[in-house]
Amino acid sequence: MDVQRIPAREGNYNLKDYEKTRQNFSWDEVKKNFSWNETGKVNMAYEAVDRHAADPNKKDRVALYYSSPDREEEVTFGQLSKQSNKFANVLKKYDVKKGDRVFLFMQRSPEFYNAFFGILKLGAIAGPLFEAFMEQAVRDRLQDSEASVLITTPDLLYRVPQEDLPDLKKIILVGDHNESSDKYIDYKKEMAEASAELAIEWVDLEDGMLIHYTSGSTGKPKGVYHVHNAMIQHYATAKWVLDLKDNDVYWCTADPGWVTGTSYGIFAPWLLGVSNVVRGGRFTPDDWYGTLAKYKVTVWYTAPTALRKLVSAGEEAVKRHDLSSLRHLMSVGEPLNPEVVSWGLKAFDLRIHDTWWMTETGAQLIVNFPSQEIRPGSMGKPIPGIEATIVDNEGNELPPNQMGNLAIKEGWPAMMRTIWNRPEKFESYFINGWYVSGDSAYKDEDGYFWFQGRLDDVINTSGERVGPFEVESKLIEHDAVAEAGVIGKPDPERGEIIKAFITLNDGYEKSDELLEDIRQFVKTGLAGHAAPREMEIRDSIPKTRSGKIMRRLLKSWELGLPTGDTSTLEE
Ligand code: 6R9
Repeated sequence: MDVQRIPAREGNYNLKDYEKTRQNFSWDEVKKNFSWNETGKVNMAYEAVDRHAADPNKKDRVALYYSSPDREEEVTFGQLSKQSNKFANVLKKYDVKKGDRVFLFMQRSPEFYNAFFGILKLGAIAGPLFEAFMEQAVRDRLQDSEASVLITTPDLLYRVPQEDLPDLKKIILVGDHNESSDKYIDYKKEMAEASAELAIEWVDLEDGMLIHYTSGSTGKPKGVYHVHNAMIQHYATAKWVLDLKDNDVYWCTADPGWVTGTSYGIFAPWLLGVSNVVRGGRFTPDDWYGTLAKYKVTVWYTAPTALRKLVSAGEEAVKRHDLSSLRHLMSVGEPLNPEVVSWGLKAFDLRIHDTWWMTETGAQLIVNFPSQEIRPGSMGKPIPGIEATIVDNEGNELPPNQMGNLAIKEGWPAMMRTIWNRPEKFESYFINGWYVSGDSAYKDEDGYFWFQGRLDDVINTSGERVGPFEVESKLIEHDAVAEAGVIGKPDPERGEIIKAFITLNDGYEKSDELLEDIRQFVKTGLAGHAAPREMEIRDSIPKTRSGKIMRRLLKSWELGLPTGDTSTLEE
């Protein structure tokens, strides 16, 4: 595909004069949108829920449109405020205090959101886990955080190794069960008895709010610690990047076990009092299009892995649904293949806006704004208030077009404040005042950032540095290829050779001719040195629950090495 540029469209917030907006920008201006700026009374749960419940115009607005294959429910801001008050009172009864860690291990459901905000209302720290975690993953996280309370469902209880969790005092069970020990608290019973009145705990902006565990390439998962202050950036990006307006219906497909599912699946829309769609259950294209149509979703935030599946399902699937309400699309989690961007233009007549950020950054940093030109394959530009650059290993800035380590000037509102129990790990992210991301990227002359890969994924073949992403993007442009994962395989002659793992679209059979055709396609379409020397067809490509291709795992398999931490691997 040519490096086409997709012209700016109208956005809610006009950032066409990007440089000027940056120069005039101050986070203090954003703070003026919060009542605490005058009252000094801070709590994320107040700003995201109670404030709207107290507003006669918003109290009865639907906060949550929940649906799963077997349940549908609508919850207003007024109801969410009361239910989370009740839940806070339940926790209080069992002695939960400010700063305590309370973890959630359950599928998305209205109860999840009641519990989540109930935790925040006491100033306790929430730790959401993917419901699909197995015992080891649950053990690592609850042990490290020394969580005292867990909220879960009876069917998941067998994956909670209680004998290894001495700090865990209570388990709140959502759903019918036969447990009788007084360690267990029955959600339904307690909620029925709890008062809906609560004196919310006012906290400091720097007080803890959330811990998200994220896996590194080696070692145990890290507990990334976030504070209430993050709301400043969630609010700002909800306006500029999510482009939310008062009457929008917003859907972020991410699970709250992943940072996208909290920062943008909970906080950002609700800080603006916008109706939020939550869909539980597994992904199918028709189901997802059906959800967009049913709730007349206007703004949609999803991930490349899902978008690639939609591309595979074809344009016919799009046409079966009325998606005319959609006006703004975004993507996060992995590089957004240019192929997918052009498909989006065709299929939806909408631009897909890539956004870049990390669990550690807490909120979006580099993005494509509605009111800016998109260069497909680029993550876009830093939001106002964020300074980004490319540094070498010593933390020196590199000139445009040179590949290096993507770095951010430290000190933005949503930045993690530490790694739980591992302050030295936290310190190791910073050099010369820069937060160093571990992503390799370059910046072009016009200030657009281009992602190349995780630094540990970049391939060096015969002295040429090749980002796995560009090879994967070219591979999936081929009609036969559904998904691709590309790694460097050690080679005595070339240092590394490129090995591609691919899955085929329906209707394609494995053959040597087909593989050679795909190889030639990359060779002529990208570069000779970027064409995979080895290719393997698989039934699936290993991915994390947030949809990231686990190149590290492909590599371990290929080389017969230990696979390290795989707790976030999707089944
Ligand atoms: C929000 C989130 C962070 C890593 C990050 C990078 C990759 C995220 C991306 C992207 C290319 C994008 N990543 N967004 N790569 N383009 N738009 O994903 O957090 O799960 O911590 O992952 O994801 O490698 O370093 P997290």
